[in-house]
Amino acid sequence: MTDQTAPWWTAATAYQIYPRSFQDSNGDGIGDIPGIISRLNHLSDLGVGFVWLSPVFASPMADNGYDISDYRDIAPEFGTLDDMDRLIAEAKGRNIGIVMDLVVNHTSDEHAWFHAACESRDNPMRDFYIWRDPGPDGGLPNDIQSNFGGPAWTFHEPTGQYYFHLFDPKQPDLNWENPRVRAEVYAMMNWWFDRGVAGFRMDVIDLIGKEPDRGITADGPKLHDYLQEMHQETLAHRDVVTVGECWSATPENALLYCGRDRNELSMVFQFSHVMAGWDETLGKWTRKPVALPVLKHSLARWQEVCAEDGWNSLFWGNHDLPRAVSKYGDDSPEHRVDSARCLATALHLMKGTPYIYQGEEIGMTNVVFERIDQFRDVETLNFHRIQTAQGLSTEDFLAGANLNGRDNARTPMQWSDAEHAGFTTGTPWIEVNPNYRQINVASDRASQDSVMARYKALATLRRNDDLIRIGDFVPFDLDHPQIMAYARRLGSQQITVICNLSSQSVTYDVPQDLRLSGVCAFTGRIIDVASQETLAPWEDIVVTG
Ligand code: TEU
Ligand code: CA
Repeated sequence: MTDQTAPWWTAATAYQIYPRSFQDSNGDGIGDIPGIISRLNHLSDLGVGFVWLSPVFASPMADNGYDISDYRDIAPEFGTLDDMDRLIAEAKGRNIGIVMDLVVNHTSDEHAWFHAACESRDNPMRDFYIWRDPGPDGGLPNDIQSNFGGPAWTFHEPTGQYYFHLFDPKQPDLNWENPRVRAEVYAMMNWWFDRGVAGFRMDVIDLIGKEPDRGITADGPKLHDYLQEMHQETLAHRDVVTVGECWSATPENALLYCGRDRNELSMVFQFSHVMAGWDETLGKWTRKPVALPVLKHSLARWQEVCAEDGWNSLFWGNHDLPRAVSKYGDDSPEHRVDSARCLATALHLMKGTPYIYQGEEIGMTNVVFERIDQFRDVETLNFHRIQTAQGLSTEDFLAGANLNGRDNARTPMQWSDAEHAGFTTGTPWIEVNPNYRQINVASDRASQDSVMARYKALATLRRNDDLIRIGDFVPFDLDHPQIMAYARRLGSQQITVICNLSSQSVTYDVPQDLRLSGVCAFTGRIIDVASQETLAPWEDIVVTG
C-alpha cells in the first residue's frame, strides 16, 4: 500500500552516476552520455527512481567536471546537449528522473565570467568572484586553507589582488553576496528545469554563505537567506527533488534545510557517519577504523532528527569516498558478497532516500594502487605533494590514499569479464580494478543470491510499501559491537531488521519487541524470530508481520 500524496522521491531509490567511469561509447577511454543511455536498462532493472548525475557540463576537468566553464553546455568528451536531451527523455520513458549536479560554490577559472573578472579591477564582472588586496605584510589576505591543500587565496599578478578558492586555484569561488551572481544561477537552474531535469544535487551548498574576512566558510550567516531565495526563484511549484551536500550539517541545523515549512531543500547529505572514520588531527589520510556503535549512534541520531519533519538521505559511499564494502564491510573473497548485501539491507530499510553509488550494487571494492602515477585525483595528488614535502614517505601516503582517497571508487564500472570490464574498447582514463573478472554486472545478473539481486529487492520494497517508506524507525542495542537491529513500524505492521555487521558469527539475545513471526521480506519464507538467534558472519534477518 502506498500513500499517493507524498512526494514521489520518498518512494524512490537513487543511483549516482560518475559519468567518466560509467560506460564509454566511442573508445576514447572516457565514459560518456551515449554510454549512459546504452545502460539505462540496467538502472530500470534495478528499480532506480532517479539518477544523480555527477557533472557533465563544459569543463577543463581540473576536478573531473566539478570545475565548470559553461553551465549551459556539455563537455565534448561526454557528448552534446542533444545527447543530454536524449538521456533525459529516455530516462523519463523508464520512469527515471535525471538529477544534475549544481556546482555553484565556484566555477572553473576558464568560465567566461572569470575571464571577464580578471580583465581589470573595474570590470563589471569583477564582483562575480571574491577579490582581496594583499594583507598588511604584502602576503595572503588571511590564513584560510583550501580543502585541496594550501592557501585558499591565489595572487592574480595583472590586477594585483588575490582571489578566493576553497578548492583548487582552478576553481575560483563565486561571490554569492552579489545579486547578479544569484540571478545568473537561478536563471541557469530554470533553463535546465525547462529541459526536463528532475532536480539538483547541490555541490558543497553549505559554503555559499561564506564570509572570508571573518574566517567563516561553512554555514555562513546568509546561507539560508540564499537558499530561501533560490527556492522562491526556481523550485517553488516544481515537483522536483533537491539534495544539498552539507559537510557542516548537524542534527541541530538539519531542519533549517529540509524542515517542512522551510522551503529550501528536499534533503541534505550529512557526513557525521563518514567523519567518524577520520582522524581528528590527521584527517582522512590515515587508518582509523569506525567502531560499529559509533556508526549506529550517528545513523540513529539522524533518523531521530528527521522522524517527524524533514527527510534523510541514506548513503555509504559516493565518488569522494571509499567503496562501501571495503570501508564498512569485508571485501575478502570469503565475505565480500555477504557483507555487501548485509550493508545494503541495513541502510536501505531505514527511513530516507537511499543512494547507490555506481558499482556498489555489485559490491565493487576499493582499488589498490601501488604507485602515485596510477592516481588521477587532484586532491590526492596535491596532498601527496604537500605531505611528502613535510617528510611523509610515499609508501605511507599511498597506504592512506588506498584507504580513503577519492580514486578508490572512481575506477570504471565493471560490466562483464570482457577486456577492461566492458567499460571501453580503448584505454581507460584510470585503471580498471583487476578483480573485474570475478566482480561484474553480468555475473551478478545471473545469480539470485547476488548483491545486485538484493539491491533490486530493496528498491522494490521501498517503492511498494509505506512501512519502508514512512514507518517509524525504532533502534535497539545501539551499543552492541556487531549487531545492528531495528524495527520499522506503521500502524499494526512491523518489519524487524537484524544484521550481523561482522565477520564472526554472533549469538544475539533478541529483544522482546523484535521477536516476530512473519515472512522474510526477501525469500517469502515463514520465519519465527526467537529469543536467541545465531547469525552467521554478515547474515541478516528481515521479517515483516
Ligand atoms: O566535495 C566536497 C568536498 O569538500 C570534498 O572535497 C571532500 O572534502 C572530500 O572529497 C572528502 O573526501 C564536492 C564534490 O563532491 C567533489 O567531488 C568536488 O571535488 C568538490 O565538491 C569541489 O567541487
Ligand atoms: Ca567516450
